[in-house]
Amino acid sequence: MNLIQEKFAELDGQTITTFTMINDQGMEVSTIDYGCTITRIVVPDRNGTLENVVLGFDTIEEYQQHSPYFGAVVGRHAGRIANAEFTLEGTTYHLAKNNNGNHLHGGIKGLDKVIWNTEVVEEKDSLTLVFTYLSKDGEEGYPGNLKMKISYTLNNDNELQISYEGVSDQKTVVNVTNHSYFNLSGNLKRDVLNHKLTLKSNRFLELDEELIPTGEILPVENTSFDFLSGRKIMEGTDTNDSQNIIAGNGYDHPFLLTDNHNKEIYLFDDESGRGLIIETNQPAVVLYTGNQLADDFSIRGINSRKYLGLCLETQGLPDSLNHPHFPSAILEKDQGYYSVTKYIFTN
Ligand code: FUC
Repeated sequence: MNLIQEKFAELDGQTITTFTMINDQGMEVSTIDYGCTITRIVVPDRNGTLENVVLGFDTIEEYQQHSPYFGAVVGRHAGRIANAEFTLEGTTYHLAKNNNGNHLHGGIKGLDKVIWNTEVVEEKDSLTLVFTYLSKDGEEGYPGNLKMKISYTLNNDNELQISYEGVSDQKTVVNVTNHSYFNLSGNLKRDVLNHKLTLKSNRFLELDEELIPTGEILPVENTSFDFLSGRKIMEGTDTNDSQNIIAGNGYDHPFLLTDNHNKEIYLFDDESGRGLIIETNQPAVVLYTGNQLADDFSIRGINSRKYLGLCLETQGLPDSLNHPHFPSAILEKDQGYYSVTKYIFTN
């Protein structure tokens, strides 16, 4: 295992560093301490050719100008919260409004836009980057001083594990995830429409026009949302299903998982032979197929466009605070939040 540290940029007098973990198979994961953002994941195709499989940039300016959360950790609460407010113990909290009057992915300056402290832990068969950050009481409207610790571990089996730990000095809400856009073709050679996705999920959340959950939990049966035995992404971009149309011709939906830590999510690109298995302890995964990706900038020389990458955001349900029948995102004072997701790359 090998670790390379280099300067990425200067921002407001602070240095942003790139940490590249390289395992004995040549797999590389590059991360910057701004937003714990994954900028590159280099993995082999079926012929052993090493190429990048996530959307990312090489400059901080591009992250600031164009990034729809490429590779970043999002939170304190991932996804949308209707009207940017929720009530806890009789107090209504007003969060930053950054999406049509709603709150999205932690607000205007969420966990994706702050610089984290970093420590490196080296072990015989793994490398870990430990990121820490104290989100102060009231940050983006959330209650409680929340201490976060996020660990990225790469091992020699081409597995990247991300664990999220948090503790708050007041009752609060937490629901964080990583917002990487995957594209297994390698160096963005093709869009993701031909990627095949398998999900252990038989229910998903209905969304309204603002992409906020209506509260209805729908069965996947006989719809383009049935990924139980595998389905190409294009079957949901080219369909009359009103839920796909609402999302901008694609998916932007939370799926409830029926299993955990057991290959519950599997993405495969037949042309390259690359696969990605995702396992988590979380109740849901949000599938976002890059329906809103703008086309007025480039990503390392490739024109950005719709469907150039897809996100598989393992997390609790968005807007759960306003739907008492959803699994809760409440974190009690002094109790530990723990979320873990493993990304296993195959070829
Ligand atoms: C995703 C989506 C959104 C949004 C964004 C960049 O997770 O849920 O609709 O466009 O992130």
